[in-house]
Amino acid sequence: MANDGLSAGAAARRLGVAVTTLRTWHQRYGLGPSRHEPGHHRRYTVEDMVRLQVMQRLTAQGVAPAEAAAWARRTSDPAALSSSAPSPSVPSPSGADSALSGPEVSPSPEPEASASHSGPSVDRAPRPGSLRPEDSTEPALRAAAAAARASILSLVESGALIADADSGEGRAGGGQTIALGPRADPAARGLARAAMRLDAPAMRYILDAAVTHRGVVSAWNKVMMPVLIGIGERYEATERFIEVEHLLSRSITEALSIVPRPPRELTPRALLAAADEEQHTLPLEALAAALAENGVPSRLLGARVPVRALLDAVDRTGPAAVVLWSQLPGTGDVVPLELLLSLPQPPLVVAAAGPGWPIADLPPMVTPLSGLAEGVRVVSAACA
Ligand code: B12
Repeated sequence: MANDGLSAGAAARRLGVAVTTLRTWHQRYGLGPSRHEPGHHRRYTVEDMVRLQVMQRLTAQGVAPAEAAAWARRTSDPAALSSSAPSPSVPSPSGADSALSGPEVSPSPEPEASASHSGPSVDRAPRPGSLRPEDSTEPALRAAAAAARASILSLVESGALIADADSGEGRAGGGQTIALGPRADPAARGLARAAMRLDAPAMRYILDAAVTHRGVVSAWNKVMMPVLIGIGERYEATERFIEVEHLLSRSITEALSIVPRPPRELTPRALLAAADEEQHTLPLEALAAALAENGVPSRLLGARVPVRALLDAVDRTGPAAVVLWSQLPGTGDVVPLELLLSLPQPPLVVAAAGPGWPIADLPPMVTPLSGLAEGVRVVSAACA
C-alpha cells in the first residue's frame, strides 16, 4: 500500500465500514483518497487511512461527523498536534479497528525505527478492520499515527467529546439517551452515549482519560457519578437498561483499577466495606482509588460484608479508619457501627458513607461522610 494506496473497497474492508460510508466521508467532509494517477481511480494513502481511522473512532464515540472530520483533517499536521497534545499515557480503545493503540506510539515518532523494512507492515498483515500504523516501518505513517492518537487524547481532555445525546445515528443499541442536564461535562455526555450503545471500549477510553488526566475525585464527581445517577433514574422510570447499568459499572470498576496502588511495603490502615446485603460498591472503589492516588493504601472488602466478617477483619488488621457504605435504606443498620465503636480497640474513625444511613440516628461517635473528597480527607488524616 505504501506505494500504490488502497482502493475504496480495500480501504473500507480495512476499516470495517461500508464503502458508502467512505464515499459520504469523502463527499461531505473532504476525507477522500489523495493519491491520483491519470487514468486510474484515486487511492487511499496511509495518511488518508489514518485520517479515516480518526474519523471512525471519533464518530463512534459520539462526536458529530463534521467535528470529527475537522479533527481527522488536522492529523495531516503531526507537528501542530504533538506539540499541544497531552502525553499519551492512556491506552486507546481496543477493538477490531484499533489503529491507534499500542504503547510504542509516542508523539515523537522515531525515524530510526524505520531503517529496516523487514518488520510487520500494514500490507503484510491485513486483517479486516485493522491497520496498525505504529507498526509500520514508514516514518510518515508512524508520525501520522502518533498525531492521530494525540488528537484523540487532546479531544477527550479538551472536553470536545461532545455527544449529541439526541441523535441516534442508527448505531447498534443507539437512539436511547441518559438525561444529564444542560450543564453536564462533555466527557459525561460521551460516556452516557457510549454506555447506551453498550460500547465498552469507548467507555473505557473516556473513563481512563478522565481518571488519568483529571484525577479520581474529579473523574468520579464530574464524569462517572452523573452518568450513574442518570442511568439509575432511567431504570427507575422504565425498569429497563439493566444491561447498560451493569456494563457501565464494570467499566467504571476497571477504570478505577488503573490507578497505581501505593507500594506493597505500606500497610493499609483503612478498611472499606459495603454493609451486609449491600451490593453497591462503586463509591468505595472510587474512594480506594482516590486514596491510592494520595499515597494511602486501603483494604476494600467489597459488597455484602456480614457484620461478623467485618468485625473479624477489623480484629485482624487493626485499621485506623473503617468506612461502611450503605446505598439502600434497607442496609443502613447502625448496629455494626455500634459494635465497631464498642471494640476494645476501636478504629480512630468509624465512618458511615452513602445515602442508606439514617443520619439522625447515627451513634454520636460515627463520622458521616457526604462526598468522595471529604472521604479522602477524613481517611487520609486518620491513617497519617
Ligand atoms: C450501579 C448501580 C447498581 C449496581 C451496583 C454495582 C456496583 N458494583 O456498585 C447493581 C446492578 C449491583 C445494583 C443493584 C441494585 N440496585 Co442499584 N444502582 C446503581 C446506580 C446506577 C449507581 C450506584 C452508585 O454507585 N451510586 C453512588 C452515586 C453515583 O450516587 P449517590 O449515592 O446518589 O451519590 C450521592 C451520595 O452517595 C454522595 N456520594 C457519591 N459518591 C460518594 C463517594 C463517597 C466516598 C461518599 C462518602 C459519598 C458519595 O454524593 C451523592 C450526592 O448526594 C444507582 C443510581 C444512584 N443514583 O445511585 C442505582 C440504585 C442505587 N439502585 C437501586 C436499586 C433499586 C437496586 C436494586 C434493588 C435493583 C434490583 N431490583 O435488584 C439492586 C440492589 C441490590 C442490593 N441489595 O444492593 C435504586 C435504589 C432506590 C432506593 N433508594 O431504594 C437506585 C437509586 C436506582 C434507582 N434510581 O432506582 N445497582
